[in-house]
Amino acid sequence: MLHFELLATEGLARRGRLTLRHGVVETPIFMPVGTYGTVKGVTPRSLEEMGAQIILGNTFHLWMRPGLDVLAQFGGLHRFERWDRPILTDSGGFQVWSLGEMRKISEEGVRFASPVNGDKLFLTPETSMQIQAALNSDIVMQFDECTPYETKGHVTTEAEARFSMELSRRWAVRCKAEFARLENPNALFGIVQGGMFEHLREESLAALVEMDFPGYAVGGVSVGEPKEDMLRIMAHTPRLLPADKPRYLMGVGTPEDLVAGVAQGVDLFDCVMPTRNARNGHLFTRFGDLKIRNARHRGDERPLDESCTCYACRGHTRPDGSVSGGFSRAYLHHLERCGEMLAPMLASIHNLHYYLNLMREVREALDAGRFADFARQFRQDRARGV
Ligand code: PRF
Ligand code: ZN
Repeated sequence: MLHFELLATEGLARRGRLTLRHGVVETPIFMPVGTYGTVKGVTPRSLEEMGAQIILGNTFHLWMRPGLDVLAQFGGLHRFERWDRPILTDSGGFQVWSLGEMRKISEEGVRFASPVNGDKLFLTPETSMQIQAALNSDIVMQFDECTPYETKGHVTTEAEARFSMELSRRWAVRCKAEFARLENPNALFGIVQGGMFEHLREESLAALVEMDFPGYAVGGVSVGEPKEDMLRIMAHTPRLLPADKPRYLMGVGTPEDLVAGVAQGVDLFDCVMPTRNARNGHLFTRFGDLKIRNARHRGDERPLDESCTCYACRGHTRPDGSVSGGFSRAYLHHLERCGEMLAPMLASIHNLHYYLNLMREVREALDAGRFADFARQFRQDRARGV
C-alpha cells in the first residue's frame, strides 16, 4: 500500500504527502538511518520528539543479527525496535557491495562469507524480498548492484556500468515477481543505476518505469565520485522519473546536497552523515559546520546553534513549563575530550534535529511558494561560518 499526493511544486521542487501502512510522511523528508534496528545512540522517543517520520533499516544486517526467526517472532521490525511509524529497508545490494573482496556476484545473486561468523551465505533478489517481507517494512527496496565509481583505482567503464545496470534491471524483474508471490501488502521501489552515464541511466529508468513501481530510487551516486559527477546525475535523473510517484535519492548527503536535491525534484533522502559525523564530533549548524574537538570551544558558553530547538541546544521543558536550558559548546567539548557516551548521544540528537528541521523549513518554503528564496538564504547562511 502506498498513496502519493503532490501538494505544491516550484520549478522542479515538489511538496508531497506519502501515505504508507504505518502512517503519513510529509515530503521532502530526510530519513534517519537505523541499520541494526536502532538509530545509533538515539531513542525512538527522542526521534519522535524531533519529528522523524520514517526511518531506515538494513536487510543485510538484520538478517545476520538478530536473524529472521526473532524478527518473525515479533511480527517484523516495528514492534521489535519499538518504532510504530513507517520504516524503509534497504535491500542489501549496497551493503553487500561494501563487503569488497569478500563477495562473489553472479546472475543468481551474491555469495559471501558472513562478516559475523564466517558462514557461507547467498543473497538473491528472492531472499531479499523474503527478508524484507519478514521485516514488514513499509517501503521495500529492490535488490540491486550499486555500480562502484572505481575499484582499486580503476574507474568503472561504460561497458562495466552497462553490465551492472542490466543485472540490476533483471534483478528488478525477479524482485517484483517474488514481492507479488509473497503477497506483500507494502510498497516495492525500483532503483535506477547506470553509473556516471546519462544514457545508461535513461535506459535503466525506462525499463523500471515500464514495470510500474509505486516509487523509484536513484542509486549509485555518492559512491566516491567527484562532486561534479554527483551533481550532474542529480540534475539529470530525478526529473525524468514519473511526476506522480515518490523519488528517493539513496545515501545523499550534506545539507547542501539535500537542498540541491529538492531543487531537482527529489522527495526522499537518507544518509549516515548526521549520525556518523556526530560520533566524530562534527556538528551541523545554520551557520556552517562545527568541530567540537577544536580547542576554541573550550570555554564557549554558547549552545551549538543559537537557532536550534533540539534537546542538546535548548534542554527540555518540565511539566510546570520551566525549561532546563541547553548544553554549552564548552561542555560538549569536555564530554568529547573525555570520551563520554553523552557526547555522541547529544551530537546525534542535534545533527538529526538539524537535518529534520532543515527539511521542515524546506516544506514550509514550498507551501508558501518561496523555496528559491529559502535555498538562496540557506546557502548564504551556511557559507557564513560559525
Ligand atoms: N543501492 C542500494 N542502496 C544504496 C545505494 C544503492 O545504489 C546507495 C548509493 N549511494 C546508497 N544506498 N540498494
Ligand atoms: Zn541543537
